[in-house]
Amino acid sequence: MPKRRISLTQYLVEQQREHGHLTPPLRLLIEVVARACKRIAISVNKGELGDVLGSTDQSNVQGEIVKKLDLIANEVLIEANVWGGHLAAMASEEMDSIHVVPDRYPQGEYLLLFDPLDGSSNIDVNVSIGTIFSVLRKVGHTRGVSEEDFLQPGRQQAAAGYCVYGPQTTLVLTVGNGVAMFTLDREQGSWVLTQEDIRIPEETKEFAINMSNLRHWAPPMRRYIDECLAGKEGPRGKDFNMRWVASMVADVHRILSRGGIFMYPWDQREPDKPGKLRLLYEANPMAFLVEQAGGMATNGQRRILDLQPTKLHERVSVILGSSQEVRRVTEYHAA
Ligand code: AFP
Repeated sequence: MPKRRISLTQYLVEQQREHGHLTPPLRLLIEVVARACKRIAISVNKGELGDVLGSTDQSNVQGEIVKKLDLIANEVLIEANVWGGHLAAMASEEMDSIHVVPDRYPQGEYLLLFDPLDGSSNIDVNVSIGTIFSVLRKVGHTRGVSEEDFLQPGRQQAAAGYCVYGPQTTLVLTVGNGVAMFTLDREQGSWVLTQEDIRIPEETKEFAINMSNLRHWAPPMRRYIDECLAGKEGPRGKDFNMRWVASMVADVHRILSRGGIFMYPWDQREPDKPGKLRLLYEANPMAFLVEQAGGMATNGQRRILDLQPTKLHERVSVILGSSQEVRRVTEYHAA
């Protein structure tokens, strides 16, 4: 059967009709974020011509040097979402604390979290980067909003997605009923449905990890990777391939497209840090998407979506992708 080529709006209206919980404010939120991603894509694609490459003289709450495009993407997302009446507040990798919707605008029931530009180390070398977003409902019915409202387990998410600024500009989205993919039609300037009901194969021969950290990993991680590297002659009885883009959005997109396992585990360089990636606006949205596509996502011990956050910029170890491999790595950590 030929693939449907419908717009993001039509897809969301159909989702709203079939699954009542996609409320009109949530639909507006998603459409506004998607429009903001189009705006970010324009800046990304300009590169040197738009004077958007290189770094600012600032560092963020993560202690990382902020790239010009990090700030541009952050501003675009805030300006696009602040007036609509669908949000109470926003949180971003690039902002120390939450951004509450000012009193001059109506406040809504949703909370938007985002990594405005993931993969910053790839910006200046023209490698795929992306935007990751997560949507929560503000559960407390008290007036006002605080950081505590954001500290919900990932299983509470109302929606999640990412946009990859790569050879194509692709939006991948879940509202809790499977995963759909939209490709930006630059001639029309609109998002067109190009894949729905995405499924991650349970098995894979492809792993994604930063191998330069090998000597710092805990033994279960070393065991899993050593077995993959041993190939056909080793305990796994098959050869593996490796990929590492160093943009989580690009690695996860590949896994949603053809399977694989992505790992950014704890390592002994900073033993007090559970991992490099951020729970609320990187791991949780990606875990929601991966599970909705039939994959698994753990921190090595527990399901990521069940973790109770205690801080806005909390970090976590991430093992996600094809369920058979994620299960194996998690079992090695439990052994
Ligand atoms: P940056 O946004 O600072 O480049 O970090 C990207 C990221 O958070 C994630 O997207 C990558 O998977 C991971 O870090 C890459 O980390 P390494 O540079 O240590 O491989």
